[in-house]
Amino acid sequence: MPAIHRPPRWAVAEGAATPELVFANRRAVLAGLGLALAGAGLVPRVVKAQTQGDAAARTTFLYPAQRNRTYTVDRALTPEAVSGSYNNFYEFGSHKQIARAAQALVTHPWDIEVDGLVEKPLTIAFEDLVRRMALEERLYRHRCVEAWSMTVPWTGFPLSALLALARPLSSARFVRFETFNDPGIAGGQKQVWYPWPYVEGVTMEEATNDLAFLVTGAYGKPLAEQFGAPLRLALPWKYGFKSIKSIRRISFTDQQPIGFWEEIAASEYGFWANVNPDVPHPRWSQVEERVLHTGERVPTQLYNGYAEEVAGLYKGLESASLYR
Ligand SMILES: Nc1nc2c(c(=O)[nH]1)N[C@H]1C(S)=C(S)[C@@H](COP(=O)(O)O)O[C@H]1N2
Ligand SMILES: [Mo]
Repeated sequence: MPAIHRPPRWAVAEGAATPELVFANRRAVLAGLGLALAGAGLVPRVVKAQTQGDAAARTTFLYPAQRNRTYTVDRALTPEAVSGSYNNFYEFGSHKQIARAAQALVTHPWDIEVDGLVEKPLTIAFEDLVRRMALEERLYRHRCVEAWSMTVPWTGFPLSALLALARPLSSARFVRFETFNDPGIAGGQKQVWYPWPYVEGVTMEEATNDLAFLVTGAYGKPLAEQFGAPLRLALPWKYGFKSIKSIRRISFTDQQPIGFWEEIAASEYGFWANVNPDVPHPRWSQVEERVLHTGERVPTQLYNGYAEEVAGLYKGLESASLYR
C-alpha cells in the first residue's frame, strides 16, 4: 500500500522537539501543567512527552478551538474530573478506573491508516492530520448502553472532512474503524478471549451526517489518554460503545463491519445501536439514564435527543433491531 509519511512542518529531531515546542510558548507550558495536575498522580505530560512520546504536548497550541454554537446542550457539562476518571476503555481493564493505566498509551508517533475502497490509500501521522483540519468545539451528550450519561465539550472535526481527504469510491458502503492492538501497553489486551482490536463501523450515510465527529480534544485541551487519545469518534445519537477510541485504522468497505461488542454478544449489542428508550437491552431497561456527577435520573430520549439531525437516516428502517 502506498504510504504518505509527511513530517509536520515544525518537525525537528526527536528529543529536541518537545522542550522547544513546550517552552516556546508560555501558555502551552501552563496548559501542560494544568493537564499534568488534572489527573492527580498521573504522569505529567511534559515529562511523558520527553521520555515516551505524547501527541497532546505537541498539539496543545491548537487549543482551545472555537465553539460551534450549533451543537449545544440543555444540561450542565460533566466536570472533567468526573468524566476523566470514569471511563470505558477495555484495553486497559474491564472496569471504570482505567485512567491511570491508560497513561501508558504512547500517542507519538501515531500513524493512521486509511485504506480499502478509496481512490488513494494513505498513512497519515496524527499530528499532520490534526493540523490539516479546522478544529471546532462541540458540546455533546453521551449515553452509554449501561444507562449512564454525561455531557462533554469535545474538540475535533466532522468525520465528513476525513472522508473528503480519503475520497472513498462509490462502491464503499461502510466505514470501519479499528483501535490499536498492543498488549505490552494495554493490559486488557492480554485477555485473549476478547476479539481485539476493538472495531466499530457506520454506514457512509451516517458517516457523512454532520453530527459524526472525530475527536482530538476535550475540555479545551488535547484528548487525555483515558478518553481515547489521540483520535476517537463521537456519535452522540448512538450508544457510547459505537464511539471508538484511539483509532489507528479507518477502512472503507462494502461489508457491514462487526463491532467488538457485536462480536462478543450480537443479541445485546448490534450494528445500529441508536439510543432508544423504547427498546430495552435484553438485561435492563433503557427508559432512564443516570447522569454522571449529579446522579440524577432523567428520561432517555430517542436518538439521545438528536432526532432532528438523524431521524432521516433511518426512514423505513424503524424496526426494533435497528436500535440494538
Ligand atoms: N477502543 C475502545 N473504544 C471504546 C471503548 C473501549 O472499551 N475501547 N468503550 C466504549 C464505551 S462502552 C463508551 S461508553 C465510551 C466511553 O467513553 P469515555 O470513557 O470517554 O466516557 O467509549 C467507547 N469506546
Ligand atoms: Mo458504553
